[in-house]
Amino acid sequence: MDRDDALAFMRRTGDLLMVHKFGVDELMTKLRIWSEEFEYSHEHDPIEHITSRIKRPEAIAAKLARRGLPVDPAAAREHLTDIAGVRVVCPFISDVYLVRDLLRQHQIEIVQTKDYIAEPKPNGYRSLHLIINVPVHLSDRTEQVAVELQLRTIAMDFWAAVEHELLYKSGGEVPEGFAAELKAAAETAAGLDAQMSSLHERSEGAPG
Ligand code: 0O2
Repeated sequence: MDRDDALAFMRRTGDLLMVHKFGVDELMTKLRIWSEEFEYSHEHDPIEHITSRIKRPEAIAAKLARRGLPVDPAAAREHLTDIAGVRVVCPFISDVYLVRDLLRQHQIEIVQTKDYIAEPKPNGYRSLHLIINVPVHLSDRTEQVAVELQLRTIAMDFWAAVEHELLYKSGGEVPEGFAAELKAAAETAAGLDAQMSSLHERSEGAPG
């Protein structure tokens, strides 16, 4: 795809991006309400912080082209489930599943689950990935918008952020031994999560 095609695609994606932004807004509002509610009731807040992003039009176009799909908003709508992304970072692993359970209890439709905590990626990446269908109530219709929700602990987030930065900076050319060291670092982060969970459980059980 050349530059002109990319620009033409960007001009035609306005509606697509707007409705996905609304999907993100809806989901973020729910998550923020739960977080504030837990804090207000002095219960442990399972959400440390939340971030979101809408995929850039150039990245949407590139992904469609990579998959051999037509580079147009309709194909993006039909085939891509990561145009809207929300990331929830939790203190403990149990919080990740607690937030997932809250979504289930509220009949939020989870259409796909990839549990990279139960089964980490070969490079050590850990996170729970859900694709959620969020109803967006527009003035004249309701649209179901797919949002990719990534849930992970602070330790997993630290690893993923640094790994992304290192690989990005090295332009995909990873120096010798890098992968093994990164994987070892992921194991260290997992060990830290286990240790923190154990401390948390003991503090919950402690009197006073
Ligand atoms: P961005 O900018 O974060 O969106 P697909 O996205 O469908 O082509 P896949 O592998 O089926 O690919 O999707 P998957 O496994 O659900 O993971 C997609 C997203 O998870 C990535 O998005 C990253 O955000 C994150 N992710 C997955 N694996 C890794 C990893 O090894 N390291 C890090 N740091 N993040 C990872 P994008 O599209 O890469 O980018």
